[in-house]
Amino acid sequence: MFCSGGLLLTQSGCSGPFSSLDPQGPAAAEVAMLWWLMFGFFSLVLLTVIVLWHYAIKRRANDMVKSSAVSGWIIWGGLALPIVSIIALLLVGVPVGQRMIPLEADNAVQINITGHQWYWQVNYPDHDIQLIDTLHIPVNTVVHLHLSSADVIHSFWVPRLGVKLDLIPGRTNVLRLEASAAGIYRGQCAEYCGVGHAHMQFTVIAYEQAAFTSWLNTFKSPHLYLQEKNTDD
Ligand SMILES: [Cu+2]
Repeated sequence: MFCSGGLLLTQSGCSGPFSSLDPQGPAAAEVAMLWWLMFGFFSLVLLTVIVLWHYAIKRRANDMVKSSAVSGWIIWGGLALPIVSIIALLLVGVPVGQRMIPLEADNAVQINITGHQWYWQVNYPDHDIQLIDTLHIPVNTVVHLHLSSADVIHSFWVPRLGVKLDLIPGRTNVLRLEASAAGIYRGQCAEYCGVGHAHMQFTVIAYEQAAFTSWLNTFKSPHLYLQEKNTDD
């Protein structure tokens, strides 16, 4: 919807598996909305600065500018405008960030993720399931990801679900993830972690609740479990 009115340059980033501007989760939708608000506001600021720049060049050519006028521009343009802009960004941005912090009342699906050079180890502690580079989650359900690292700093990032958080050796960070539509979402390590960093990708598969339950049930049958493991490998 927004993309139809955007610039050609921004249009190229509006869709695709790694586009934050094609959100499929509540946190992702707010991140995308914040991006468009910032894009609109700062485009306006840029336009205003360009107009004033031309105005200043013309004035300078015609006559000397009074020092009181200069200090007025510095106070309003150099101090007041940035302060108001930063406060507005904080007022909108902090609640968006809160969306990614787990809540006690979530009743969430728990998943442990360990970053390795260069793969993602995925563990479902309540179901004794181990996977590599693939997460299976139910749709419209909060998932808590417990992120840690076995070696260096990595960063878990799923652009279309709007979540990103570092995996730091020696500590566990918890991220709140929620998808609003079933589908396959691509993720990527977002912190340079060595020569294999660019290939440290993963997939998030979001199922309708019934399909997720039947996926979990495949692990109760050894025969189906082996099939699933082979598929994921
Ligand atoms: Cu990396």
